[in-house]
Amino acid sequence: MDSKDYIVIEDIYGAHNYHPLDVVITRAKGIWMWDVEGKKYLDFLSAYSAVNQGHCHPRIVKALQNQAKKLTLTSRAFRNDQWPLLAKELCELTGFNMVLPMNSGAEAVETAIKLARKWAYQKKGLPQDEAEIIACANNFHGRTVTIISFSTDPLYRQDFGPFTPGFQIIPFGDAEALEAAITPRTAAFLVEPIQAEAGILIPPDGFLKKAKEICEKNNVLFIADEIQTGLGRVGKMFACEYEGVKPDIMVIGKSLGGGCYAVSAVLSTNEIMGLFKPGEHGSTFGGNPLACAVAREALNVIQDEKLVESADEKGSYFLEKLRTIKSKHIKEIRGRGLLIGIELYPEAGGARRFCEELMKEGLLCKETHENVIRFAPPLIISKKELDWAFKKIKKVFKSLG
Ligand code: IF1
Repeated sequence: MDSKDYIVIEDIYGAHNYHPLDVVITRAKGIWMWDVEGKKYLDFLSAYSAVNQGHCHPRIVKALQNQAKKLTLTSRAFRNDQWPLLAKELCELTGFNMVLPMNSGAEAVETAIKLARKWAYQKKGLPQDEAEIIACANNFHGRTVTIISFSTDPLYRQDFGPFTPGFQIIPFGDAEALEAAITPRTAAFLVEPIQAEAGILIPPDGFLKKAKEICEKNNVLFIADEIQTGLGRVGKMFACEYEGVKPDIMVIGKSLGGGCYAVSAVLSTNEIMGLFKPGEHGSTFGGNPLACAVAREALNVIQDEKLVESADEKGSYFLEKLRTIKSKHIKEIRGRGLLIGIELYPEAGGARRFCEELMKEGLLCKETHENVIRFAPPLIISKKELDWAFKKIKKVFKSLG
């Protein structure tokens, strides 16, 4: 079977909730991927930052294989010997002191919302069912009904109502708007420290710090969604570190599973996380020993291979290089670490055609919304490989005028 055959079958039997590039990947190693015809591509997306450590990292695959032979799932009805170690290691790494494991990012965000509401009723003393959570315009936190209830993008919401009440929206990066939106019923402020899906939007300097101060002053929890920005992607272990902000609740996922497994987690303090009592929340697969063994090694690799420092250094290097490209199509190039966006003018004809052209050149990336090309290679990428990618990008900007 060739690529065309796979695409035909997928389009007949698979739901059409995506519009992927027409490349059928069959294997990958490190930063490289191969399609079924054997053509090699540089992965410049990293499964939306879920493969920060690179594809099929030998240490992570080994941890997966070893654990798979031993014990994969007990449910939380029984204990296992991997979850305690992941919990401890995660807390030591992040400076939080309690953690709850889930699987997908959306589940972890849902967990954080439930936790913030519980805190609001039990600690802040709000009347039942009246807690409010403030989120930002153009947020992306996942696809569940509750999460899309506070999405501002019609694409994610259309025909999926009725929605969950209790959410307010402020413009991203606007501390004054946050202050003004807080009411006595506000439980939490939920924010991505950098809005990735919205187009790699970095908030104005000082926003996160100011927002955290406003939250503290008003007895409101600060929840950071670091699912995409965390674990090294933006050149710090967590994006909130850029402003020295320690969230009350932090949500992580994606590369926590080393690109091998869906693992997410919600981190907080004893005082907040301790409010969950047995039976009140859970998941069949959350904290399973296979997930935990993989996540432990995924974290070790980030630290041992100094991927945070690498993202910082390679990111600045690459951003500077990109800025030398002269093209009438480019409106702005922005990024932190190895999370980089090139925003095109609307007249450029959309980011997708650039991604399709880059695919022909052997570089796989993805547009976000209409006009932003998103670059997010695995953090293990070398300068030489970035130079190779740069040449291709430059060439495509030249050929598309
Ligand atoms: C898709 C986007 C990226 C996330 C943040 C929570 C989640 C995500 C900050 C939910 C997930 C993914 C989901 C995936 C594509 C991708 C995405 F374009 F949709 F927005 F990365 F930018 N918080 N982002 O970025 O995590 O439940 O998916 O594990 O939905 O198509 P999840």
